[in-house]
Amino acid sequence: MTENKREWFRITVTVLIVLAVAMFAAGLMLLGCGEINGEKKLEDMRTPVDENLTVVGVSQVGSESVWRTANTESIQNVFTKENGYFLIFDNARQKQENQIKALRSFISQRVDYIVFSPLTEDGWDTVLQEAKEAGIPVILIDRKVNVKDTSLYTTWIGSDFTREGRMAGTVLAKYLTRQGRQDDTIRIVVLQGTEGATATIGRTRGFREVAQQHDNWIILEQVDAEFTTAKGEEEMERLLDKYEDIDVLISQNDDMTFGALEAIDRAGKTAGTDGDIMIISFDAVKNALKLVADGVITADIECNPHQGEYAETVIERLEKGDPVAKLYFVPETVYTKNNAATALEEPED
Ligand code: GZL
Ligand code: ZN
Repeated sequence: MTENKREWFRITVTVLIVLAVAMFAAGLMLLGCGEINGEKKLEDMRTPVDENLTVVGVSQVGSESVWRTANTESIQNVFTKENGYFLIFDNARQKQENQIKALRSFISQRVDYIVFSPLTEDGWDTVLQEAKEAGIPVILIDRKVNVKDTSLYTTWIGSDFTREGRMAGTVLAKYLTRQGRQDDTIRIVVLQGTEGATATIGRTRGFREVAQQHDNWIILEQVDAEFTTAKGEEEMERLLDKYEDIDVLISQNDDMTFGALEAIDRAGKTAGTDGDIMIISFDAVKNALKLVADGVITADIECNPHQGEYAETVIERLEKGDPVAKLYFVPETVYTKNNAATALEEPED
């Protein structure tokens, strides 16, 4: 090899070595700041002051309804840095596999607590077993899980949905009696929420318990309208086409009621206590309470979305080593024309 070639060879080798070292160092740097495929790892997201924050991973069902938005706000308002928390929030967009992915991510990030509202009751045993083995307490809010081993979750905070369903039946009977229709044949349709969700199961069961006490009540059909306005409108339109005479709509959340009202209007029928179709709804969100005050919705069974503060209280107790109950029901009431207007005047809590 001539002298020139030897010189050229030496320079090339040197450049390659420098490049390799630089690449290696860059790689370390990258790993160092925890950026792996763009996902920041928790340890690196916590600045030093975060070390004493309680890390809470929250998996929310989705954003399918006005109620859900209020529920999410109640969580985000309470798990703040000022209150001593580092919140990791995931919206599952109504898909169970997204919730399972989020829970596994919380486990791998070694959060201190998991808080979640399960879309539907079945399919959680495995991932909750993983959380238990990781020593991470799980607090359920809103909906329940159907697991063999109830030690897989620490506590559940939510509504007594069966009681909500019973209240719908009781208030319907009261209004029919008031109208002298207690012995008339009453043709009922039910817009149900997401199939397999605790709210759907409980409200359906509770209403059916009361309906069975009235053999002049006929439930023509109950159909899954997924707690959304769009599906509520679509399914109500189909029911109005199919059944000539519907006296009562039981709608398992206000979002579906808003959709059903569009369909009722388009069908040239009137909704209301004194209209063609009497409506009993659930959630009692603000825009629905205005319809209750106007007599369009006859009664709205409140479903208290403010569960964030209850979950935070449970975590505070657990942090102190205090005992917590397995189940907490949030307070709820029934709104009718008599008390809806007053409720609307109350400041947003
Ligand atoms: C009830 C909750 C239900 C609401 C709906 O606690 O699970 O889910 O009634 C929401 O609005 O979609
Ligand atoms: Zn409720």
